[in-house]
Amino acid sequence: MRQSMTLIPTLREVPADAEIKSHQLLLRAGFIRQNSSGVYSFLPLGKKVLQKIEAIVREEMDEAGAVELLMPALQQAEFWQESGRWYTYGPELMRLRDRNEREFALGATHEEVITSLIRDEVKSYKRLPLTLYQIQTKFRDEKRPRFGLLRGREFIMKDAYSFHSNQESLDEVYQQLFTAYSNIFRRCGLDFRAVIADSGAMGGKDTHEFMVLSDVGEDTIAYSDTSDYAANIEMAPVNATYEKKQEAERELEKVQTAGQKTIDEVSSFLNVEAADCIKSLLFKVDEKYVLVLVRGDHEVNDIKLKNLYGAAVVELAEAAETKEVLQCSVGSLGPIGTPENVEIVADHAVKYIVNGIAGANEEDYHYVNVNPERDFQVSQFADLRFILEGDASPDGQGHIRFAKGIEVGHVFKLGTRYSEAMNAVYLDENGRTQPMIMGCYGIGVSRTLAAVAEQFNDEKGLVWPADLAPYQIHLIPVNVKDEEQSALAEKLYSGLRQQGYEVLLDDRQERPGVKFADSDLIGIPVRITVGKKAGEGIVELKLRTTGEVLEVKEDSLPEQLRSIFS
Ligand code: 9G3
Repeated sequence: MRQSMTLIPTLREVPADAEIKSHQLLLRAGFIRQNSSGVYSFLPLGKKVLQKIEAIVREEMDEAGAVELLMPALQQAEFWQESGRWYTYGPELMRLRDRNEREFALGATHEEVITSLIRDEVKSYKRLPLTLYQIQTKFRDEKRPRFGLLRGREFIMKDAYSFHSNQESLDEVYQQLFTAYSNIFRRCGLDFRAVIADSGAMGGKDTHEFMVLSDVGEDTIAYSDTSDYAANIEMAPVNATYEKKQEAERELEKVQTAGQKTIDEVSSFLNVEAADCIKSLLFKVDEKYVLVLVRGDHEVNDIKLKNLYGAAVVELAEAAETKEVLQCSVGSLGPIGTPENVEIVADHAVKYIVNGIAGANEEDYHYVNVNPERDFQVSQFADLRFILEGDASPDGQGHIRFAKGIEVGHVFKLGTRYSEAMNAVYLDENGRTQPMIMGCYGIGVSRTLAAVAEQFNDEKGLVWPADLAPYQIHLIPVNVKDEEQSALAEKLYSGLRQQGYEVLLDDRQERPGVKFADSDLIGIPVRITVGKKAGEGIVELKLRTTGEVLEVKEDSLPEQLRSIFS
């Protein structure tokens, strides 16, 4: 490709609203441009990288036995009404009406569409298992799009769906795709971990997320410092063992704690440890009020709370709501004297508190010498807290450390959640009607591109891994007005392409400094500079990764390039 013919609008300045490296560099190097919040154009270089990632995804998905199809982005509301999700998803699901006022969704994902297709086309166990995938644009009206392609409102996803007549078959395909995902992210050069995840609203039990380790990741991974255990912090189970303090239970006493609201304020005011306090938070779990108790130095894990109740919606009650239900403000809540209509649940650690502190459910008062089970009852003790660094690893090996991750893939064992809701059934070998067992598997393709850019860059710009670079060779004649230089550059341009290399020729009439700065920004792995020694058939070869430079005679270029790209 000749640069004078394409569109690579590089920027000198860092765009103001781009906070992270990949977003800044993809804008500055002319790979993407924002259309509206969370909505991007992929310019020619960005599109090239996208195609390379998609090619790797296709190779590995096809190798794993999946078959590609393409489903519509425009999805009739009826399908989402059948699955029930038309009513459970809020503004994030983009909806519109057609000219006849019929309701549609712009596809955020395709469980409903694929299930409606398969229920019409597959009737017998003989046709199972079946794994279909697509690479397609998704729409999710994120509340806060940010970080460029990492969290967009329109993005490219590879989504796959598998259909089975038994659990073993699902387990097998899940494992095959798990391997395919590992191959994909390894071939993209990414430093990733497969972590145990929470299936959330998707139902089903087994699910793993593929996380690229990165400080700009929005997810927190809890991993063991000695074993390969790794889980999304949202669901990492806590298997800590607690000890009761060896002291006699003292008499319950109400004390005034004017203006002391947070655990820190109360514990320092009463001169006790946070671990001796009971933190009480009022949640709405679907339509029910639940007072959740955790030890003062722990945090409530709302995903665990949601899973404990199998709830659709779990929210911390607003301050006003709390006052209305418990007649006091958030800082004075406690499990003693709680109204009957409020259920109380507690994290396991609370059971081991002796002579603790808790809000008195009275403005500016707390109880001291609170002893669980003597002074209050709970409907149950459960694992309700976030795991902490230093906690024992759930697999019993080593201790937990945290890392930030970018979720680039997510695989689920769905079970029959959609096939039952949408009546996708088949006749089994005994002629009985059964709901199909499903799995679903996603990769954020445009998010993967951003994750690669985030991992591969230096102070001069992007540094693409050879397999993903928009071109393999950046061929730069220093002065296109110089006869010898442009003649040799043209000769190499056609010669290298005949040898099968993807070449970007910088044929612009620009100062050398501009050409080299743009070349460093764009991050093509090999640069061939045609300069003063063109007349002697000598060019300069430079590797973008190491900055290594070597002078090469024209006729030894093929050999050099073969060894570089092997
Ligand atoms: C929606 C909206 C946002 C969503 C979903 C639906 C996430 C939704 C989960 C999945 C599950 C899997 C197939 C590929 C792999 C992931 N955000 N999810 O279902 F309507 Cl607005 O997408 N889908």
